[in-house]
Amino acid sequence: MSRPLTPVAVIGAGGHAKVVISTLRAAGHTVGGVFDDDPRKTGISLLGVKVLGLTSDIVNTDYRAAVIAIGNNVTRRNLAQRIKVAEWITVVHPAAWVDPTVKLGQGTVVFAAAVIQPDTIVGDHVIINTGSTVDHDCVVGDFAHVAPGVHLAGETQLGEGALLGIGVVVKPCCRIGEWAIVGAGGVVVKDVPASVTAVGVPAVPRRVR
Ligand code: JB3
Repeated sequence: MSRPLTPVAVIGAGGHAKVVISTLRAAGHTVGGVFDDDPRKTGISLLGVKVLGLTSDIVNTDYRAAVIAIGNNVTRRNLAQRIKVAEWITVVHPAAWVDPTVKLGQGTVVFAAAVIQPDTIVGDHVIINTGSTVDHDCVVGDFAHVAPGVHLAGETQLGEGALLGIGVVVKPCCRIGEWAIVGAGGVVVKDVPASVTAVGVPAVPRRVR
């Protein structure tokens, strides 16, 4: 994991940003400032870090390293495509376990008490949230969000932008399609197609978006 020379810029000034700031600090980074596209937030502080302006203002600063700290997967993708920074920081909380064989993409965050087991591949700008577990030989696509307390069994696959709500569990070898959603507490025992929202125990398709 790279250690930027300059302080890290955090994009987004909500609840998720607080956890990202906490994780960056725990991992030894310095957080320099926050940028948020709600102008009402400019000037407030988040865990003692000032909101310096809108995202577009970043180009007028000397920040080279940043993290997109917004929970919405579509927003994170749009921002990652729109904003050019020298380095998207990947950060792992020291209280998480990530096996050395795991590959983590740029801008991905792994929060406290998360576990990622051997030979799993995690894409860019992914959220592996508090206390979630991703077991061996999984694939997690770019911009996906594994919410707190989610448990992925071995060899499961999560497509780009997929969202697993809090407490979801996924049976071994299941595949969850791109931009699919599994509602909180869902139990996935068979594949969830792309762009489908599935809920319940077992999780069944609720609607296609
Ligand atoms: O459930 C947990 C543990 N965390 C949730 C997280 C994953 O997602 C959390 O409880 C929230 O549901 C959500 O956190 P987030 O993304 O911080 O949500 P919110 O508190 O609504 O803050 C979003 C922030 O992003 C707001 O300050 C918005 O103004 C800002 N925002 C939205 N769109 C944006 C954009 N900021 C920038 N820079 N650019 C945007 O396009």
